[in-house]
Amino acid sequence: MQVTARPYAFALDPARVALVVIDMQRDFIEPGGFGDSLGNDVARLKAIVPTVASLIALFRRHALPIIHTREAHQPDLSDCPPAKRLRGAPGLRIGDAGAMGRILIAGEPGNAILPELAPLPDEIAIDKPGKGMFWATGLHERLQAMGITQLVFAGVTTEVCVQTSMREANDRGYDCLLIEDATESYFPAFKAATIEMIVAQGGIVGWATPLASLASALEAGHG
Ligand code: TIU
Repeated sequence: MQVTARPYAFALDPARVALVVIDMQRDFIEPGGFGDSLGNDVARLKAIVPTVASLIALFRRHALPIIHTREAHQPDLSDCPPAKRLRGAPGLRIGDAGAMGRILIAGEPGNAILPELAPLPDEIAIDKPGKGMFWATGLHERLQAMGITQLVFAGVTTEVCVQTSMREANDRGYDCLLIEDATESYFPAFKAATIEMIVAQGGIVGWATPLASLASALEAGHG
């Protein structure tokens, strides 16, 4: 099944594809979380929530696998390198007490995925200590066991956790398709540049397309 995309059509195989929704957590999207502590305007990320919800609904409707990620650290910070915790001069550091609990700590209210995008019990939800979804998660082995060779990407932020995860996936042999209206950055220019660098050079990292293109291919393909 062909999905109109840049730099050329993406040959989607519904038997081998999974959706990856990166870090749609309160920590990045609501005031008082990690993104806010770094000095970002978090409000602009909220705009993609309905599109991400539609993308998740599309995969659920077609009974295709969905992986949700959370950027999260253990309460004892044993999986948070000092190089990450001590970088810069944020108002609050990872592990400090914030308005939604401890910043970027697993199990805290602020670390949860937004309720409207919450994983269902039969979907995979992973905590990742890094920006990329493969570092210290065991996810590659789980995807291989499922026979997944293609990944559709959504989530935040485009140039940090989404792009890092996409590049990690590309190096592991997955064909990667970014849904460009289901991802967002605190920096509009970084989102635009990330999409351009992904599709440049014949798709050096992967493909990009709006949700409507993926939806029309899947709906046509399944009758
Ligand atoms: N700061 C920023 O843009 N992003 C992150 O720290 N993590 C994710 O992208 N999830």
